[in-house]
Amino acid sequence: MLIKRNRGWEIPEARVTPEHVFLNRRSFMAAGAGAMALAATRPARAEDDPSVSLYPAKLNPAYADPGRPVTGAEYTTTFNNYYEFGSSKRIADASKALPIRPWAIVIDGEVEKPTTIAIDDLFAQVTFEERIYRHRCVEAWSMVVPWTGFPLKRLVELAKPTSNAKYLRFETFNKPEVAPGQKDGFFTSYPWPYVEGVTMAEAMNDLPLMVTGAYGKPLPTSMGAPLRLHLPWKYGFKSIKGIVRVSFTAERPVSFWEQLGPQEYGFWANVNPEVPHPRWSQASEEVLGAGERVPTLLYNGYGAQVADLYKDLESEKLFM
Ligand SMILES: Nc1nc2c(c(=O)[nH]1)N[C@H]1C(S)=C(S)[C@@H](COP(=O)(O)O)O[C@H]1N2
Ligand SMILES: [Mo]
Repeated sequence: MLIKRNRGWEIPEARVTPEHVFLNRRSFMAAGAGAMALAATRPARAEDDPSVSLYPAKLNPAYADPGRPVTGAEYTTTFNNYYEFGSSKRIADASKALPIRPWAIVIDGEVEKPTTIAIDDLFAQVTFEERIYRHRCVEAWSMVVPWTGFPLKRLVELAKPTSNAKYLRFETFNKPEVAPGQKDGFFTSYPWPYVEGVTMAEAMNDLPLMVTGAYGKPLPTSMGAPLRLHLPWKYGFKSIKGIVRVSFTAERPVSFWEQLGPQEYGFWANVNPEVPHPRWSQASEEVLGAGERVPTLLYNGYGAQVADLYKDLESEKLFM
């Protein structure tokens, strides 16, 4: 998804690193001089997280069967898109520089009372549950992750939006002192912070999950600790990580990738195998860790729950 913003009309470079290439590179490194560097790579210190006692949460039976094997944490926690820490998939180590406490979430815009809430106070007002979701990146790879979190609609309820609220706008931290991708000159004028959005109707659907953990533990920083969104029927870039602000708006927010490349990354970004990305097919996907490609499903297989949201929106570019 790397886009050189200063030359927006040029065809941007695809940053698709198929998982088998990535993993072969890893085992190659482990066999040689890279082994020392790998040995120094500790797993994220989930046990240091003050919310650790909230795990594991009860599995929601409605989301217990994703229809595919769960992807191993050794793949999903080390193969990430997190441009704040660089454009390679191997940002897990760099992401550990992000302090996840203290952490506060600003809730503002079209709400009865704008507020800032410390993350652990927010966690105390919600009930965690586990849901196993499929995730489909726009780059045509996918994974299956047992997330822990709480429904986005619960956050909406706590925020008490006014009748003017039509959209939710999410914003990631902006900390160039710890996130090298956000430093001046790393990416030429990327519009930090990362922003994403959904409609109020989408937010009130049962599927959107505010994610706090994975694999029965607090999230590692590589996956977006301490709070990210997961929207399993949309391309992965909608599932914003490292959230610090949720704003309720009357206007449709312009998201990070949409601002960089509106011809390629739109607001809706619903998964559809029949609508190719301008530079590659979306018909199939490579399953992380499984060494195989499988056909991609409309709405990533979640159509029964979300297709109705779009029935009066046929004039919109729903699938990019
Ligand atoms: N803040 C932020 N959120 C982000 C991204 C990012 O670069 N920055 N990348 C997105 C993309 S393209 C994908 S596929 C998913 C990847 O989530 P994962 O690293 O947990 O697999 O995060 C999304 N959320
Ligand atoms: Mo992605």
